[in-house]
Amino acid sequence: MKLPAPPTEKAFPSPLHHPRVATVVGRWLATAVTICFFTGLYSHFLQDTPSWLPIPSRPASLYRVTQGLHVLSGTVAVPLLLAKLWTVYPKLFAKLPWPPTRQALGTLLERASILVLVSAMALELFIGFLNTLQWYPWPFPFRQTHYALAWIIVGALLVHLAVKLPLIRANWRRTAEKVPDSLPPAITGLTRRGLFRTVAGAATLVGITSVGQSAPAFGPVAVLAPRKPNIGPQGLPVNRTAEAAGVTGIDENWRFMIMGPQQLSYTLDELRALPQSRSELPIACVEGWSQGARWEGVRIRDLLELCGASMQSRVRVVSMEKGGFYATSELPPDFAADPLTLLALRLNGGELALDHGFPARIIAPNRPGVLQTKWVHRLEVIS
Ligand SMILES: Nc1nc2c(c(=O)[nH]1)N[C@H]1C(S)=C(S)[C@@H](COP(=O)(O)O)O[C@H]1N2
Ligand SMILES: [Mo]
Repeated sequence: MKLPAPPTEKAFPSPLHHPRVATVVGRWLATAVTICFFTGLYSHFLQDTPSWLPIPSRPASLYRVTQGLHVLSGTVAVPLLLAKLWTVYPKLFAKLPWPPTRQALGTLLERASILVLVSAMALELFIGFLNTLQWYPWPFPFRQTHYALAWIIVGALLVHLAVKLPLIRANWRRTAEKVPDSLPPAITGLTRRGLFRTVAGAATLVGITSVGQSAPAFGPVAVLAPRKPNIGPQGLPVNRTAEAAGVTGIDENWRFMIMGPQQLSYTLDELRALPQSRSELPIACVEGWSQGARWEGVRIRDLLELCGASMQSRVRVVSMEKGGFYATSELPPDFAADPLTLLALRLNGGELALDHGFPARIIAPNRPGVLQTKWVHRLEVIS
C-alpha cells in the first residue's frame, strides 16, 4: 500500500499562519517567558545563594510578588505556547534540505534549535504546572532540573530570535498584516484580529482564574488555582502536615536551644516570657500560593543578643522533623538581624497549630515558604 504524500507548506494558505501572527503571539510569549525566567532565577538564588549575590531581607513581601508573577507568567505561557505552535506548525511540512548543502546548514541548525526550544519549554511548563499541584512523580530533583531547563530555553530562544530577526522586523508593525493578494481570504472564518483576541482572551482567563492563589483580590474567581490561600487551620494553608513530617508534638522535657558564644536553653513557657514582637508577614510557597498572616514571638536578633552573638551572624535553623529537605534552613545575616524575623509562637491571634509548626517556627521577610522552617527546636550560630 502506498502512503499518501505528506502535505507541503503550501497546503496551509490561511493567513493565520502568516509570520505576522507568529510575531505578535511570539512577543506575548517572549514577555511571559522573560518574566518567568527572571522571577525563577530570583527564587532559585534565594534557596541556593551564590556568594557574590547579596540578597536583602526587604521589601518584606518582594518574594510573594515575584513568585506570584513566576507562577502566573508560567501558567499564562501555556495557552500562548499552544497558540504559537499552532500558527507555525505548517513549517513542519517544509522540505528539509537533505543532503544538506553548505548554505542549508543554517536551516538545519535552526530546526535543531527549535526542536530543543519547543521540547524544553513544553517540559518546563509541564513540570512547573505539576509542581503547583504539589505532585512530584519524577525521580529527578525538581528545582535543579527546572533551573537547568530554564538556561537551555534561554539559549535556544536566543538562537531562534537571532535567526528569525529579519522576519520579526519585517512583521513587527501592523502594516505587515495586509494579506498578500495571492492568498485566498481566510478559510477558517477567523480573522487575524479574531485570533489575537481569542488567544489574548484565553491567556487572560487562565491568568485571572489562577492568580487568586497568591493575590487575594482574585480569590473569588480562582477556579483554576490548585490552592485556596485562606483555607487551612488559623486561616493559612498547610503545606506539609505534622503527621506527614513525623512530628507529634512535645513533652515536658522539650527545650528550645540556641548555640552561640553561649549555649542557652528554654522551656516553652520561658520562651513565652521573653519580650514578644509582632510581624505581619506572608508565607509565599514556591508552589505558587501565598497568604499574609500575623505572627507573634521572639525576635531572632533578640536571641542573638541573649547568647552573645554578633548582629552579623548567620544562623542555622534545625527542626524536630527528622530528615526531609526542609528540616533545616539558614538565615543569612541580613535576615537573622531583621527586626521582622521571628521565632514565632503565635499565629493570627492564637497559639501556633501543630500543622503550622507548634511549638515554634521561623518566619522571616522576603523568603520562600520552604525556608520558613516549622517545629524548630534549635538555632546554631554558624559565623
Ligand atoms: N520542618 C519543616 N518546615 C517546613 C516545611 C517542611 O516540610 N518541614 N515545609 C515548608 C514549606 S514548603 C512551606 S510553603 C511552609 C508552609 O507553612 P505552613 O504549612 O505553616 O503554611 O512551611 C515550610 N516549613
Ligand atoms: Mo512551600
